[in-house]
Amino acid sequence: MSLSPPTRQTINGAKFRIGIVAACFNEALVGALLERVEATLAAAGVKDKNLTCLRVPGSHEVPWAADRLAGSGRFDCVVALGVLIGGDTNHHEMVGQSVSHALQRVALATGVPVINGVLVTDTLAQARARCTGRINRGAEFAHAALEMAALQRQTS
Ligand code: DLZ
Repeated sequence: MSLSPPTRQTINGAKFRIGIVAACFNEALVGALLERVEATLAAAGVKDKNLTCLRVPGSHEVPWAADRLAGSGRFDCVVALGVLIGGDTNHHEMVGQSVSHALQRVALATGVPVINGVLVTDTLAQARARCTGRINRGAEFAHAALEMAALQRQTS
């Protein structure tokens, strides 16, 4: 059984304008995720001048900033990034659910696709594997953004 996501078609991102929101909480992990997203977008031809990144304190603030970017009408797609790690409570699950719902609401209200790149993990090791290790969630989020930006252009 393959654990990899399905192979995707190559998309030329040269004309896309992508907004990114990234939480500062768990900075080393989110920073690595952000680097992987940006590297994959750049490899697909997305120009540096067409990338805008807003940083916010934590994942809870991500939907607000995603709404600002999506509502500006300047972007073909918005990528939302954060890392929520479990502790003594289920705070990470609660925030993860509310962020996920809020990001979907932003996408449907603005008509701009929003990629949910807010990782929710039970342990630091799981988060590391997905941000800096062998599971390249950053590349997956970037590929999803390219696909959705292309769809956005096709359907606008
Ligand atoms: C407070 C908090 C905690 C405990 N854990 C995380 C986390 O694992 N990941 C994350 O992105 N943010 C966390 N935060 C911060 C909240 O998301 C938010 O920034 C604060 O509650 C202020 O609204």
